[in-house]
Amino acid sequence: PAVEFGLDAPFTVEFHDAVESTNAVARERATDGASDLVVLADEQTGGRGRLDREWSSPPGGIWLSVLTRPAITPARAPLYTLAASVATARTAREAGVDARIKWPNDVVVPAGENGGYRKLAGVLTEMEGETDRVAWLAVGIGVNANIDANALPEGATTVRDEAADVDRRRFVQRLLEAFDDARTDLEAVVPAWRELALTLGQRVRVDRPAGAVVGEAVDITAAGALVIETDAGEERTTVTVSAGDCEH
Ligand code: BTX
Repeated sequence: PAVEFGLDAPFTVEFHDAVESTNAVARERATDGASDLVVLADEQTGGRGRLDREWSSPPGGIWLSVLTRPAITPARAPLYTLAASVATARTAREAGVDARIKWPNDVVVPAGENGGYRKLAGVLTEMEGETDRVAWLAVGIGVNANIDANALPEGATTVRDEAADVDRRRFVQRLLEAFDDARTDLEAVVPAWRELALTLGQRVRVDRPAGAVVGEAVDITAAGALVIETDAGEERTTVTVSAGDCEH
């Protein structure tokens, strides 16, 4: 059922009390030809992270997927993920949370020394298309909003625990408006991401199929890849990683 959201962004919002995964619903809607559609749920019974990991999605959180049909090549799709992270971090900051971004897609709150963090939100982008053109793209955003952190996996935090409960409708409005702004000005996404990054300047380990890269995260490229100065051997070498699991 579509709900009236009073949005200052061109999205239709479809709300569910509970679904398996809003990304799965978005994929179905994409097959039916929909676009600029937001699938929002109070609870997900089978929420997913990257690499088929589970994403805990109890009632009280914000679980949504934004389905769009951007005129971009798949190589530019990571910018949409960064745009979603930037929009989520900005909205959480407005709610009083010290939200930062851990490359590529986690919205985290700094904890302890040495780049430690707790995870507040995550982004999972899925798409279909040809090599030269994206057919559709669904950006899934999960925000631990009005939930007790102890109901979530180790290492998680919530807006409730960091600040106070939020008006979720208002939070979703602000989030979608911020995402719409970011996607319409993709060139501004990387600079905005840099400003919010917790990862830059940290010692990181990125696991990827081709092997692990260890070193200092120094920048991200215009396409959103992480630039790492490795310390293998005597010379410092720069390695650019476009995807992988990052720890710091
Ligand atoms: P990820 O693979 O980076 O993170 C998944 C890992 O995070 C899990 O293995 C677990 O350790 C931890 N985790 C699980 N649930 C939570 C939670 N609620 N808070 C903090 N940490 C958690 C991140 O994947 C991408 C998540 C996207 C979720 C959205 S929600 C709407 C949409 N629908 C859907 O099924 N997924 C997306």
